[in-house]
Amino acid sequence: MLSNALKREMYYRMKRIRGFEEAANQLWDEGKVPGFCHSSIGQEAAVVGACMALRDDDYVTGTHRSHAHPIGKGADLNALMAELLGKESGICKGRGGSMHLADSKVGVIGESAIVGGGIPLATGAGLTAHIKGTDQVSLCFFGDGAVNQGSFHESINMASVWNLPVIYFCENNLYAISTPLEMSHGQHSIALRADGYGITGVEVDGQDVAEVYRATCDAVTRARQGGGPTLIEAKTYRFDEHNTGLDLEVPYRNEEVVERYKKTHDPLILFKIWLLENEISQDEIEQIDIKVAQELVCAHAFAEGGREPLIKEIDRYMFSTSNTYPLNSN
Ligand SMILES: Cc1ncc(C[n+]2csc(CCOP(=O)(O)OP(=O)(O)O)c2C)c(N)n1
Ligand SMILES: [Mg+2]
Repeated sequence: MLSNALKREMYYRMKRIRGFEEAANQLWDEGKVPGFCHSSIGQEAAVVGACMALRDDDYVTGTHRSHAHPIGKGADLNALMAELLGKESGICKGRGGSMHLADSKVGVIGESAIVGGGIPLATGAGLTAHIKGTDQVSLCFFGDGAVNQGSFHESINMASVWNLPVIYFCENNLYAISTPLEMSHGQHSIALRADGYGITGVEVDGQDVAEVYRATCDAVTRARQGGGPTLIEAKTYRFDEHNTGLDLEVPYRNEEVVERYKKTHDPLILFKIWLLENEISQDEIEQIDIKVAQELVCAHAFAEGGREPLIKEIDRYMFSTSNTYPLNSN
């Protein structure tokens, strides 16, 4: 049973992601986002269901499709949007950009543009919690394309052997850019791979935020109690192109199918219908919509108002200085 406060918070976070992604797409179209931009529109329930099962001090790592993860964990939108625009006021001082967000305030230790790159980082964070004896857990988001990387195998095997408190969370949106899962995976169930490592594997409907939340809560409880890692496969769907502005000459998804998913599998619409049937009023939903719209106006103004890093300081924060790097200190 979800409390009403939790239901409202879930909707709020999903709406924040949707609004942020729409704004990011717009900013990219206006030529204001240096580099690539990958939208999570359609995947909000998977991200929020997972993040809401975590505590603020639990760790998260993510992917190139990176905006939703810190927002799902409760990040401030101003600094995220400024980061997309490469501004000094950004969450990584404008040095990371869209694909390399990190927000330690909400436990997001890093997003990685290297497919499969966040998986060993999360495993390391889990190892840290294990060695220090805290009850923190770490959760890594990755796509279906990442599970054929060596880092996936090596990390999960290590976490299984050492019983680490890590949740491996696959946002399976059925494609890696234009490659359908059936063309790159000999065996189509990602959750089933857990058997090969002797850990629990679960498949969930990634468009159902409550189902994702429950499955992740189970995994978190298991991890905190010393029960080791879990692999969760959330079946979801990306509504936008792989990256904003991408125009592939050869179509790889049937347009009718994409439109059908948008009509029948939109996680925000599905959740809104469910909320109205489960003690949340239309008025409460509208209040949340207004709050999110206001936050986005502020974030936009904050991001546009910031300055870009000075050229002479462009490598600042990139490397440890002699003052902070122990090997160089006198
Ligand atoms: C190691 C590596 N190989 C290839 C790429 C190029 N690349 C960027 S995104 C992507 C597809 C990723 O698909 P998936 O993991 O399913 O994530 P999705 O984009 O669907 O969220 C690829 C191949 C990369 N960034 N890193
Ligand atoms: Mg994918």
